[in-house]
Amino acid sequence: MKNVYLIQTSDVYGPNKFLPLAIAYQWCYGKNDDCVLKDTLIEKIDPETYAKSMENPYYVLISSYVWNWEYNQQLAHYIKQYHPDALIITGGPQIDKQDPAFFLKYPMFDIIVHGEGEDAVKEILTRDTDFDGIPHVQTRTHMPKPAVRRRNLKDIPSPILEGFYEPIMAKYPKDTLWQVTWESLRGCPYHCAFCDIGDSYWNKLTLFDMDRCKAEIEWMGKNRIEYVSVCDSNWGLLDRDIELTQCVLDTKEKYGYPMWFDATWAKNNVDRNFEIAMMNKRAPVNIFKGVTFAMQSFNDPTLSASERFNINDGQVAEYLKRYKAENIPTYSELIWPMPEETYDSLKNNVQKLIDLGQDSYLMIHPLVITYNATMGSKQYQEKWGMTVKNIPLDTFYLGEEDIDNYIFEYTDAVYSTRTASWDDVLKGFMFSWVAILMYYYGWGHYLAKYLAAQGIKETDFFEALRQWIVDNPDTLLHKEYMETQQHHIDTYHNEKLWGRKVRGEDDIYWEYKGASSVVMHDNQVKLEDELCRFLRDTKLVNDFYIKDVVKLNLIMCRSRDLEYPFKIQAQKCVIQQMLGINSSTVKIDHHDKDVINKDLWYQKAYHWDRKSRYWRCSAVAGDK
Ligand code: B12
Ligand code: SF4
Repeated sequence: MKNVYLIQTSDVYGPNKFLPLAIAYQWCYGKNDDCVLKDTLIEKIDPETYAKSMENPYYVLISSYVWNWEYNQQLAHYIKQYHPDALIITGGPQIDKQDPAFFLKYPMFDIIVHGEGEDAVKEILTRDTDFDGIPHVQTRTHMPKPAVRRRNLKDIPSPILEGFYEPIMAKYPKDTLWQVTWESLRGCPYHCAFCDIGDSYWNKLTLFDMDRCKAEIEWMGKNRIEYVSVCDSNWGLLDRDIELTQCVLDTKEKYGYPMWFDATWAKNNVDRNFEIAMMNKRAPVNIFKGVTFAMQSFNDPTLSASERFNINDGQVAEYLKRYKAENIPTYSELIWPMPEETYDSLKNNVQKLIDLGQDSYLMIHPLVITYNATMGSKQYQEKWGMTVKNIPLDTFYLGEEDIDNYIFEYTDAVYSTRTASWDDVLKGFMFSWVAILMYYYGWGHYLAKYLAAQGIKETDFFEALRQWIVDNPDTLLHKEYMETQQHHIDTYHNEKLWGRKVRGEDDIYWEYKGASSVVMHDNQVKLEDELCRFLRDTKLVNDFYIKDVVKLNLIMCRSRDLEYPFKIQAQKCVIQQMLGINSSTVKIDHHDKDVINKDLWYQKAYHWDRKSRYWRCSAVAGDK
């Protein structure tokens, strides 16, 4: 018998653990009677210890993603050291499909597979030598022809229904929160140049059949799956997604699980998305954290350079309004710095989203480059004047104990483009920090609304505030700004980890807006004073109203320490312009009355529930 080891590792976030999908397919489809599965590794345990513990590994199959690539190289290196005869085979999105020099760079691997791995693995597991000539297989002596997709997925067994996961789950404590990655289909009809799945290899859709999908969902319910990471690139693209969503809702109603169904929403099927979101709203259970409007950019030259098509502005505005009316959280994404984007066009993108009605949540991701995306090609990068740096992959929300002995992962990230120098890029990051901290974490949300009612655009307010913060070194806002900026500089220049601890040595590595929100929350008197100073210095608000405007703005941000509801008074015209309420007294309330551990509260407010606008209190006229 030949011993087989399967490796697909992910980072661990608290009690959450991932069940591995890609490597499970390789085994369930490729296994034969001569092979015996010895172990499946899902966590990044010390690679040398693991390699030593292996018993005569014959085939080692490793799934490679950007988040485990350095780990995989070290593990493969130690496996070779302790078991020189083992055959180490890897595949996955992190494997460059066009690199003839792969084995010179990564000599610890023996075989790589391009694209979907099942058929190649099935063939490899029947051989001891002579792997050249197996379609999609690259060896030290052979570069295969470009990979082509499987026509259909009919004969690929379901790891869930084959019982592949039970032995893995049995090794962990009963209270482990399990996360599955799950797909109902493969591929995407679009071609976005920044995305691996935009490559024409993934262009056609192949579907798993409905009965199988439904049976898998039933298993998730029975097995108390906490979180489903849906791999489909466009949830809502197909009519059958309605039926599948209904199945997930019914399953959660029956078993209480799966708790969350995290899908990437279809870009162009807003009607169906809305229908799906309404099904969720009407159901007695909730499975979605919100609906995404991932625009990435509104700048025409950028959209054309990145081959991205967005729905038209009218549709975005209409649907954001409908979601708002139904109180369904939505969130949007932009990427910075995309080709042809400038500091001004970034600001325009943010303004556009606010104008279209995006009041809930916005993320602005740094542009990272992966090997198999169109942007991964040197020609593309040269054409758009992109310079790229290898920087640490994000480590947000990991704790110190997770980082101890951590093998850092890296990614290529865009450092500058022909339309944005590094200084612009950094300024763009800092503009994003100010805009999102103020508008989407709430610290200046109603102030922005008040200013907008005076004809001052939100992004002009954010830019004025950014400049004021830079010019006022004695302020807390300045300190926060400079620390955040330094973190970005260090990450892009000195390989420093992403994220910031703000609550002592045992704290997690917060994402920067969350980190600053913790600081703002704990220093509200200072913040109130600084916002008043800013308004006085810039004369954006008449002196007479400043105190009330700032006070009301901050009182709308949920505080950990206040008891809700309570009433406050302010000038009637201020209340009218900020909250649209015609009264001089308002009752402020918040939906969350749970008493939770004081430390966990910060995580809830500025991490777990941030996308569903946890920060925001409700207000009604005080006499109601
Ligand atoms: C689910 C998912 C996640 C989840 C779960 C990750 C996990 N731990 O499992 C979450 C949400 C956490 C996530 C996060 C991120 N993700 Co993600 N994610 C995906 C997604 C949607 C599905 C991946 C998946 O499991 N697919 C199903 C499997 C079966 O398909 P597959 O991975 O392609 O595997 C097939 C082949 O590659 C091959 N294969 C795979 N393994 C092996 C092994 C062997 C031995 C062989 C022979 C073949 C083989 O065969 C498989 C099919 O048969 C993909 C996009 C997509 N639609 O694929 C992005 C994707 C994998 N993510 C991507 C990225 C960039 C990220 C982030 C870095 C984003 C960011 N900037 O923050 C973060 C990283 C977070 C972190 N620090 O860990 C990129 C990865 C590129 C790369 N080179 O790895 C992808 C491709 C999306 C993209 N835009 O290009 N992600
Ligand atoms: S970003 Fe989304 S829509 Fe665009 S190619 Fe990737 S998966 Fe498809």
